[in-house]
Amino acid sequence: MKLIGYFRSSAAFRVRIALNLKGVVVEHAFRHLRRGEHRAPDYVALNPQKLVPALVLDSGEVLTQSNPPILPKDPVGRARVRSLALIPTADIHPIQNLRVMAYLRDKYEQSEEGTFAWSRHWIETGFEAYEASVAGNRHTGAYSHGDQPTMADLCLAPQVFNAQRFKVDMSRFPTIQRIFATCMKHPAFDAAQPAKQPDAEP
Ligand SMILES: N[C@@H](CCC(=O)N[C@@H](CS)C(=O)NCC(=O)O)C(=O)O
Repeated sequence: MKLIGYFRSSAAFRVRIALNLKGVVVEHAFRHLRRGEHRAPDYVALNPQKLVPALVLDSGEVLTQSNPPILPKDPVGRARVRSLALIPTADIHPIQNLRVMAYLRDKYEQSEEGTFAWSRHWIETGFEAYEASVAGNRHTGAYSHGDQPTMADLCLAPQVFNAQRFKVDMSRFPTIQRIFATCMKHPAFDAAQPAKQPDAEP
């Protein structure tokens, strides 16, 4: 299998963690998002959304979308984890994505600081909800749900990297910070982080 991603892509980061957790070794290929390589016709043929990642199977089939279903067994736990995971993946990340920031810059003449402030606002709004959902909840453990990583953590940790890039004051979110620290001690998360990818840039 081949995972086409980009070191800083939080969606690709989720998939890298999932593959590491499952011990699945894949070939890695890259599209440089800032250079627009994900809009090249050969990539659009694989993923018409013009977004990374894409996972190309040995059969040639292409899988897109990056929410790995790593879930607890009980139905209520599964629902809670899906609900937590959707805070970053549905309600934060899509509105602070590169293309949204580029649109704000090009169409609405926002400075880089303006687009950063936009992203910070939506990350903070989502993190306030995530923090309230995990802080003091009896299902929260070392991770967002219990003591094993789930899909919620696979979605949260990459979003924290984005938050740091956009200079969100993470001291407002102590439970998220604690869970994030636990995640990053896990080898599957650590190896998947942007700085450790072959295409990483400073
Ligand atoms: N829902 C998609 C989101 C994918 C996505 O937004 N990828 C970002 C990188 S994290 C991207 O390719 N952005 C390019 C752009 O905004 O032009 C998924 O889960 O795979």
